[in-house]
Amino acid sequence: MITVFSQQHLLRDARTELSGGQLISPHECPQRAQMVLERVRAVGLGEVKAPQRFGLEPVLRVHDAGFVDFLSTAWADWVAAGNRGEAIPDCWPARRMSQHRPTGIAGRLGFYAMAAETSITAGSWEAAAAAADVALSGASLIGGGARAAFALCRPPGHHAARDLFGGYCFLNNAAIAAQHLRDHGAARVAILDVDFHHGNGTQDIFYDRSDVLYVSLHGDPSEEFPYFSGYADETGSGAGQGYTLNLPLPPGTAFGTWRSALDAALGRIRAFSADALVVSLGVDTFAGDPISSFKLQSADFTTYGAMIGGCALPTLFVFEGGYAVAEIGVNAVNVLNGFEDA
Ligand code: OKP
Ligand code: ZN
Repeated sequence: MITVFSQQHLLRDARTELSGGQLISPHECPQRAQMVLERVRAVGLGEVKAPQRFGLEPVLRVHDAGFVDFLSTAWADWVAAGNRGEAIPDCWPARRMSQHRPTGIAGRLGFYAMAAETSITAGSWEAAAAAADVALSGASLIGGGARAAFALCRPPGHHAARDLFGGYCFLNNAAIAAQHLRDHGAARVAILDVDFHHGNGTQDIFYDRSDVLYVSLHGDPSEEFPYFSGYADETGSGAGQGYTLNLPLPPGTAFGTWRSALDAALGRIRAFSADALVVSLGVDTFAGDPISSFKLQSADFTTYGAMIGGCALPTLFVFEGGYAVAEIGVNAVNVLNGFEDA
């Protein structure tokens, strides 16, 4: 399968991540994508192509214009306001507070943030926009008849909602790709999110719609980030009722339990009779992941790739999380190889 990849991801290279009361070196680092690219080449997965440029139009099909404007100017505004470190929100529109959008940069940071670990830096916007182009290029390969494609993008996207960034995410690459498929002939698109974390942003974007199914396996939010989304009783609203399926799993879940949940997820996807499948491919379910608590082994990624291949749908893999950097390439590419051998 073709891999779409842009060197522009290197522009997202923050110095800080707020974690455990300290500013640490971010888990979501440039080396992640480089390791996956290296593995794609080592196993000869297929051609590696640069993305086309799509501009902001397909991004604005999913994201709020004020939010996109904020992301594209936040770093310049933060520096102009005299701040010396990276841009980190520190105040939110919490319960019973006003939902007015402030004018100053510190207020707008809190207004558009869903978490505080995702420092905004010089180049973050440019990298996020390139990641969206990578996902869109992958979507157009699938739309054009390819059986599968791999959008090797970073920063990741599934925590980014219509007007929220955080959880290492700025633009929702998978959602932008799914909407692009909808806009170019696919009547029904299924999204399968196998990242360890719940994709609150993707769920939110399609929550009231029946044309895009969102199915996720993830760490139980009562214990795991993003804490306030991903519960089993979130099933969609209005016309979208029944078109969100959350399968939260306890910390420590190993492959036996995880694959049963994947079977249930794939059953729902088959019943939906989608025209295309977008997989939010996070490999932070790996036993060695430093911020997650599932127990998958590297060989398990091959096994579940084949299970996804059994759906026989045109499939776009969009890269999300995975922070065990030494094993990230093997784990991600095992999924793709398993899929192709199915
Ligand atoms: C992004 B994706 C670690 C807490 C981490 C943010 C996790 C973002 C995960 N001290 N909180 O879903 O892989
Ligand atoms: Zn994750």
